[in-house]
Amino acid sequence: MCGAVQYYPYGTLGNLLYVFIDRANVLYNNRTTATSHKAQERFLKQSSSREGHNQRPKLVDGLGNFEPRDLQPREGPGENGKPHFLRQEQQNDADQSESQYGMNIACSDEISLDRSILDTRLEECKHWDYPTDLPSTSVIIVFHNEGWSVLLRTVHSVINRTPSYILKEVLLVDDFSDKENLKSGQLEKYIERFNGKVRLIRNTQREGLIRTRSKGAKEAKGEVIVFLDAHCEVNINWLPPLLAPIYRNHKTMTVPVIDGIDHKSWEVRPVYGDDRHFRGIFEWGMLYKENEVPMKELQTRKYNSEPYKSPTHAGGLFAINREYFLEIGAYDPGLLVWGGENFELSFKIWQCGGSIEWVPCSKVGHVYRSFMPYNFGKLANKKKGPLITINYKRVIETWFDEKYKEYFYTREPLARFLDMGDISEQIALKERLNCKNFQWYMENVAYDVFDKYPELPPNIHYGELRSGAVNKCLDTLGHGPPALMAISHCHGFGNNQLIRLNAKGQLGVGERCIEADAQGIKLAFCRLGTVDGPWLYDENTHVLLHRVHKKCMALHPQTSHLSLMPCDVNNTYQQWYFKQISVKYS
Ligand SMILES: [Mn+2]
Repeated sequence: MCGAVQYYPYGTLGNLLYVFIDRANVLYNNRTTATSHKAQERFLKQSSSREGHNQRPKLVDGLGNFEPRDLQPREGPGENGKPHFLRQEQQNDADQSESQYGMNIACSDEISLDRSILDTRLEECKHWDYPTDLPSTSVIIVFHNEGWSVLLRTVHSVINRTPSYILKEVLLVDDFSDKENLKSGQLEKYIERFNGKVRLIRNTQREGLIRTRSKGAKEAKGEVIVFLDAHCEVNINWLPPLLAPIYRNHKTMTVPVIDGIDHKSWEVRPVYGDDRHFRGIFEWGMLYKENEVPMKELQTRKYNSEPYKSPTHAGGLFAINREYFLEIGAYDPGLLVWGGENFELSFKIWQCGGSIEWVPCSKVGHVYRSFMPYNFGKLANKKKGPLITINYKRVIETWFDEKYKEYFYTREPLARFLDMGDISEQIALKERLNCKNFQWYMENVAYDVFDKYPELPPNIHYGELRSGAVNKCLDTLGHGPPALMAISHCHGFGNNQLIRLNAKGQLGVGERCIEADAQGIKLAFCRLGTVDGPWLYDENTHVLLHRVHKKCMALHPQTSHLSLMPCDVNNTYQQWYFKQISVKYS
């Protein structure tokens, strides 16, 4: 059943009493049962015909016009976003689903599909009136082998917490799942209860997330499309704040702020601190990062709950005008499966005349999985080399200026050897849309990237770092920082053995740095905002000098422990050789 509708009757505006009720309980009141949920919608819909697109959201004294009027308290497992713990004898099921799906489906199965959620919004968010003639919206949910209850809770939350006159449809797009309950017609049967509001289309072969989303966009009937992952729960009054900026300017893409849903207990928790705002940026290896919103941007707003501009976004959840999305070419069809598409869309939007705003009053819970529970199947065989890096290369070769491309290749030296395919269509699109260059984007939009990730000095060396004494290479062994570096068999593939020394003495591996202290040679977080380091490589003697400690990197002959020792240029255990790797992908 999709009962327990949480989008509720239109009641008296301006009753401050509601406001002071404990926010964690999400009980507004239930006094207004005389008017129905439909009545609130009817009222909003009627007022919609009188408005023009210059309407802005207005902060009001009472509850905002789209706020639910009488949310009923609910009792049961996981209600109000509380954690749910299984009984001891269910541990087997829990473990099994964890290893199959990367999340505890056994736990999810015990929680109502209509469960109530913890209202994590800023208090101020309850007091905005939004235009009532907001654009009709298709919510597009792409899935591949998602857990049944997880997928359907996503759907139920959207149906329950979205004004139905704005919600054109929920469009489920199956990327060729092979789990029995998802492909057997059971899902078609289930969604009949939504009377056409939920639609299902399927791929006839695996296409990957990126292409499947573009397909969903073409198929959708709403004026605006919202993409959600298939393991989400939308929060109270999530959609109107997301639509309002698009309604005013159809080239604005909006992004909800994400809460975490624990993949073991299904507890809903805010990811971010109370009233601090973050926005999406990147480092030069194209890893997605977040940064506290700079004062310069915060100051453009009057209220702390208002949307703010962001250079990019994490990728999973956003809203955009459908025709605009298609006009700018949707996603580059040459991007495969997953990865880099968030940057592609962001650079394209900003450089070609649009903008991206994050919307603090729109909250969506998202389950962070413990691992990717599926492989890329045949899709991965179509390309030689790491798919995600190939995607990044397409994106930066299309949107970066020459200077910025160098930063990427400095950080990911092997990307130069990858075959990114043909990008002439992307370049033509960039010309046709008369897009600005990347320099403009860096100066006007992503100006805070340099605060954390300054321009990269060139590499003096990169490759494997081989010991002069034994036939082994420096290796992180896949550990995260802080961890001791080690040596192991030289495998020639780079990855955890791909070491870079830059012109300012920084020794790096991936996005991390190699430093040293009394315990030994260590993998460390690079100091944000800096690109220099203590290392000096002597091309003649092959020692690696630590300029601060005035000692050299040394391998212990018996224990293989790596540490700093008084320099001895004749000791082969202190000699190191960079061997350039040029991976032959084709
Ligand atoms: Mn996800």
